[in-house]
Amino acid sequence: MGFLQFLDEDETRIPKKRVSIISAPLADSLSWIGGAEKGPHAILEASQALESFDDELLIDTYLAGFETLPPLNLVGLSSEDACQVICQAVGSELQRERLPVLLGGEHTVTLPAVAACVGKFPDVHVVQIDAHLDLRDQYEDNPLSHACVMRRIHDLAIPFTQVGIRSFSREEWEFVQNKGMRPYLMRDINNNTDWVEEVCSSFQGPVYLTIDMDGLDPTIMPATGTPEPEGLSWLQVTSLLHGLAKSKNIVGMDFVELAPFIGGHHAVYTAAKLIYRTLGYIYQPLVAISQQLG
Ligand SMILES: [Mn+2]
Repeated sequence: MGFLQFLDEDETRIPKKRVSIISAPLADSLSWIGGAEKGPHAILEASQALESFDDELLIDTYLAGFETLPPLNLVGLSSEDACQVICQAVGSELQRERLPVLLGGEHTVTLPAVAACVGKFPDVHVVQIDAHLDLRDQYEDNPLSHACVMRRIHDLAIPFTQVGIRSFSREEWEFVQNKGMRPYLMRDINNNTDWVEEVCSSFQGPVYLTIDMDGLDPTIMPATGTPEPEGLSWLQVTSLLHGLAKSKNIVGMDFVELAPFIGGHHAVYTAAKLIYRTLGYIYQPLVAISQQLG
């Protein structure tokens, strides 16, 4: 095929594909440590080592039917043009009734992906797992910086819920206060046993899920440009993803800001497993039935 597939399985024997994996290695506007353009390839590489049988769900999630698409070629494109390419790619997967799963790349990729989703699902609600609010109006004079992505989504009047937050500017905090937003800060999460239920019942409509890897605690996810201490544990993040998958229609998702480094292969593997586990939560009922039917 000429490019790496997600999982080392003979997926071609699943004729019906429901999931499209799209690599979007955009990394134009880094803040500190770079490398997010290497994220998608690293995730696909690490996925070769995953067990295809999910140890929590006890299902072969790949039976849902995955297809890994050729990586998007964003080399030499401006952020605007790259966003166009991503929007088109996500839009065409939605058109053929697939779940687009975007591998970033920097967080900017979420904007065109959400823009594509809102065309098909006008009431889409974005759930963002992140250490940061990403609500700056501009960052280093760039309105398409990864640090502004949620502000741009706000500009489009698309509602969102932010989870895992533990780092923001004064300007962002004042924006949140003025707009009456209620981000789930880490201290709220750690002091509230019902937080997953609260997140899931706080809005209606289909979900676009964006997971910035720095939402996770740097002890399990050191491979990010800005590793903020005291983040979400594996149990916390998977609890939320399970809750959302059970109660909502997830129509698109991305996993962004993974910045692989030498010696950090556990982090890349964790990202690959998180993606597979999330797909497992989404397709569990369907795969369980197809396994029963043999
Ligand atoms: Mn972040």
